[in-house]
Amino acid sequence: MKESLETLREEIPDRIAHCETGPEIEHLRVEYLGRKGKLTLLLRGLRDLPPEERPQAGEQLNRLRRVTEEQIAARLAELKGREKERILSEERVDITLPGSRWERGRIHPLTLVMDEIIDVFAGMGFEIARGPDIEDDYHNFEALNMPKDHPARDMQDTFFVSGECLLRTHTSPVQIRVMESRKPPLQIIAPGAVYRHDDDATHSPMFHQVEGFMVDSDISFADLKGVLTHFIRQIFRPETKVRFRPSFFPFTEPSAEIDIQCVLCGGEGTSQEGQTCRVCKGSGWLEILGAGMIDPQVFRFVGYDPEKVSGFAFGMGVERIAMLKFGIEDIRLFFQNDIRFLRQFR
Ligand code: 2NM
Repeated sequence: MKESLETLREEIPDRIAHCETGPEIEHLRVEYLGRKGKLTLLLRGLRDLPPEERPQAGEQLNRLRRVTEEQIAARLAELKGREKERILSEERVDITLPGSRWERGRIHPLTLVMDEIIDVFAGMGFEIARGPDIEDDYHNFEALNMPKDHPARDMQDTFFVSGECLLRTHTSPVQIRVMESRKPPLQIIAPGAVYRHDDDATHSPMFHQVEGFMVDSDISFADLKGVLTHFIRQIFRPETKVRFRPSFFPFTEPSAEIDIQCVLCGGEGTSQEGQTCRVCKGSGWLEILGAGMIDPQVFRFVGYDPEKVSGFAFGMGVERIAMLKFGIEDIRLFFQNDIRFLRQFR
């Protein structure tokens, strides 16, 4: 017993001093003070000693245990302190460095242009109407003077959902629904997504339109010209020249397509180097709107008397206007969500 005590007294402080990590110390604590530890076993062995030797041996063993516990705690504190010093010196943070900035989101260029278009019409007193993307044949075609056998139905390659349901090919069905449920005077625009089976650099199977109309007792082609000329000069430059060209739509009569002077060559048709302008292909003009006086047949479908009311309607592609305004050559850029593209617009 005596020799064992002496051995432990000498080896324990030495062993503790050699510990370099928390787990090493814990391992040591178990080795000496655990349930089957060397010191614990000696303490348990006290009962085998003659009674007169027990008090002294007991006192010495208990002191060794206390001292060992204290030394372990002290070594642990020392190691923790050293680790803290190491972290403080090695993992120093320079609080004078500027922080990393939060990326601010941008508004999508199509939303930017759509909002601008809506603002101009709102400024002329137009209301905004919306309708379902999934339409029925009646509102998308029939009521717009395009019966089942009408050749104009081939002009639009329609996505059919099932039975009578289809993805709207224009936002005109919204105007039909407004006219069905309300009476003139009305001046309304219908912005939104439309769908056509088409996919190349200038056509996307999903794109956006703003269509609109004005109906009252005495609306003329002069009103159409005034409203749309004002619109164009708000969206493009105020001195932009416009051209109204005869055209055909099943739902308007007469119909027109409206051109503006080319945004790139200014109507010259050629670049400064004398090359054919790549935007207008040399014509000097760009088509940006379709319009016309609403066909009496459309009025009959919605229950208006074509003898008592008249009106004009128009439609435009938002992507096309955004491409011309920003000089974007491929419509697919709008839908790829490449951050390098999107962050250019404000
Ligand atoms: C266009 C061109 C011409 C149009 C007509 C109507 C309605 F429903 F009132 F008859 N809405 N939109 C229209 C007329 C659309 O887009 C090129």
